[in-house]
Amino acid sequence: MSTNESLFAALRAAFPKNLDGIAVETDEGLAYSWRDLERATAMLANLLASLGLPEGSRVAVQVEKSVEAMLLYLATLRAGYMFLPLNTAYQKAEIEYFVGDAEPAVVVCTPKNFGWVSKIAFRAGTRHVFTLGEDRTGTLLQRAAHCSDVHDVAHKAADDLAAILYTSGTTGRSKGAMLTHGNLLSNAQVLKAYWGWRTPEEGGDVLIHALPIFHVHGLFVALHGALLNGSRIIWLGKFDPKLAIAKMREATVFMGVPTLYVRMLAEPSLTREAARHMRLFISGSAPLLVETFNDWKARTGHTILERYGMSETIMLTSNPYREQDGERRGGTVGFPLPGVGLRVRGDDGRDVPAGEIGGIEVSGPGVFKGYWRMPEKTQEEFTADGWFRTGDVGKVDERGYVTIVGRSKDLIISGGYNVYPAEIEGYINELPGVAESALVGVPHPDFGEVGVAVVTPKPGARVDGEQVIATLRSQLANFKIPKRCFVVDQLPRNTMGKVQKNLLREQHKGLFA
Ligand code: MLC
Ligand code: AMP
Repeated sequence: MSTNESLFAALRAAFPKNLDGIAVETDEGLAYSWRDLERATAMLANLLASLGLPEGSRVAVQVEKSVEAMLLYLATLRAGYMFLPLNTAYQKAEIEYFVGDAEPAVVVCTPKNFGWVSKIAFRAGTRHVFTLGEDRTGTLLQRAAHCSDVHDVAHKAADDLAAILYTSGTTGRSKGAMLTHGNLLSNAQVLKAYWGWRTPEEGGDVLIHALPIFHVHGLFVALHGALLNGSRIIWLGKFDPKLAIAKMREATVFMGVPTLYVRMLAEPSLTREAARHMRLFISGSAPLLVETFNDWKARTGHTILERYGMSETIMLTSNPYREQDGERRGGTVGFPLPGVGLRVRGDDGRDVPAGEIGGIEVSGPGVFKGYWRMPEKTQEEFTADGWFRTGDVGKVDERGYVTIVGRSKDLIISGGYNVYPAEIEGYINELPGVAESALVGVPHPDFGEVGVAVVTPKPGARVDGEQVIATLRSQLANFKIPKRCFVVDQLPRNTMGKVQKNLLREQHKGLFA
């Protein structure tokens, strides 16, 4: 039999020899040993295996962040199924879409959502719905408690699917990015070397895990980073700037979206002394302002390492970790990681000269297998010679540093979460009295960027901006709700009739300044 290329097998092989050491400690004072991780993932994997699920089954999970939720992810890999994480902010219509599209064999939700989530799941043909609370309650763990704690890791090839991550589509329909065991493992291995992770034998690292575990950053980059190095994790159920700063005295690595850095900078307890024990601060998922980069350096003495990636590709570029590879430059996302091909192309499809702006295209072992059940969409996003069009606009300077200057995709990144205007506009346009709408991203001191809606009423109709927001609140995840809604007579258009979002952005850019 060929070697097992399962991601779980590689993570498990990296556990320290002494399984009695602490692997994860929580902000509630709970501690999980490496043996606990081994046994619990075996029990959960045996539970999944006992359900007789077909090969390639999806396990969709919408639960609050907890160590057990992380164990469920690992157990899904271990059992050889596909993990489908869902943002806890998603509401009925959103869950209905994901479950209907992915047709998961298993759905796990919080106990309080069981009523409506199970209804959606059963309607979509899901046979098994379990619950998991953040306090270890629910049917999932009750059932797993009866399962054996010995389990042979399912055999997987590098090309087999490990996870589906939904990323919203430019047309408003979310697309499920299919990631393989090989995509995830190769990226984790590259980052292990590039960021100088230290195994326990090398003095060890300790990660502060402060991000949600339903997106690439918290689920893959942070978690795989620590596990592949046998590093201890300080697990924060929810990001709290004071607590994160306090934990720095026992930790060495922190990963966050820019909002987390902005919020920590607002705390007087953030000092050089508080950050003295830390080795590395990493930022990504959204642009880090040079101001934040500089302020962080001045306050802590540490230079944040900014990197760039996306759900479809995992990590693509990174500022250097080692001094001999160059300095970490604020405002840039560094160099393409080893194995990543990155080129910048103009509208004519040709490479632009160094320093000039164009569309970023990438290739490499992290690039996903395609969008779930959307072969045409997949094909559209790849060039004829097999490179993936990121939809990001940027440039590469003479020395090879990559800078992201914007996006060709109509996307707002708010506090590290993606908001696709087309989706929100679709909802607004359905509201009574609304003729049309445009959602634009404007600068925001906390979230980096937030959505602002501009709406026109139908002739003779009256539309109230506050009411629009209130209605959207009952339909959509909270981070997608526009922070303001303006009602105007008409939207600015160019001669082709296209809404000029740049004018709206310009008009409203000072709203939160
Ligand atoms: C919360 N709110 C937001 C928001 N998060 N509004 C806009 N954008 C956001 N990101 C609003 C809520 O709607 C609510 O408003 C209010 O803030 C309080 O909600 P909360 O849930 O209590 O907020 P908080 O816990 O403070 O969350 C903020 C946050 C969170 C920054 C901690 O957004 C977060 O964890 N972001 C990280 C996202 C992430 O992990 N991204 C990685 C993607 S991977 P109201 O009005 O209802 O009270 C990726 C690839 C890569 O992009 O390269 O990594
Ligand atoms: P997602 O689809 O959630 O994975 O988001 C991926 C997108 O986040 C990328 O296409 C970029 O637009 C953006 N992104 C990630 N990291 C950075 C960064 N460091 N700077 C700017 N944008 C980033």
